[in-house]
Amino acid sequence: MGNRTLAIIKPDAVKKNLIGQIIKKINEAGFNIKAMKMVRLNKDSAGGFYEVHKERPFFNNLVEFMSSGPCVPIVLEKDNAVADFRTLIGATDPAQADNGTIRKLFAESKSENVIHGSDSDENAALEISHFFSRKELLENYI
Ligand code: 3AN
Repeated sequence: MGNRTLAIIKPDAVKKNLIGQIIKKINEAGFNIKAMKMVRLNKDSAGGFYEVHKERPFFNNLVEFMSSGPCVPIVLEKDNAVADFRTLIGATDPAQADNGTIRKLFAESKSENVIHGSDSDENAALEISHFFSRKELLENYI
C-alpha cells in the first residue's frame, strides 16, 4: 500500500492550465492518487496550513498567494512517498532545482513554485486532514 503524502498544485499552476501536465509527471513517477479536489482557500485556512511559517518574512505573501485562486490538493501513495515526492518536485527555488523536477520544468520563482509536498510523515498526516475527511479518504463518498 505504501505511505502517503500531500501534494498541492498551487494557484499559479492552476491559472496556467498546468494541472494535467503536473499530474502526468506525478503518475509517471509511480505515485497513485488516493483523493483529489479543487478548492479555494481563504486567508484563515491558508494561514492555518502554513502556521509553521508564521514568523517568516514571506508569510503574508505566501497566504495572499495561496488564497489568490483555486488550488488542487491531492493525496498520493507510494513506498517512501514523502521523500520521493520531495525529490520529484525539486528545490523550493526553481533556479536551484534539478533538471526534470516539476519546479524546474514549470515554476517561475521561490514564492510561486507551482507545487507543495509534505516534508515528513507526521506533517503529511496533518496536512491531509486539513483538506480531506475520513470518509473522502476511505471511500470517496460524497
Ligand atoms: P517547500 O515548499 O520547498 O517545502 P518551505 O516549506 O520552506 O518550502 O516553504 C513553504 C512555501 O513558502 C514555499 N513552497 C514557497 O511558496 C514559500 N517560500 C519559502 N521560502 C520562501 C522565500 N525565501 N521567499 C518567498 N517564498 C518562500
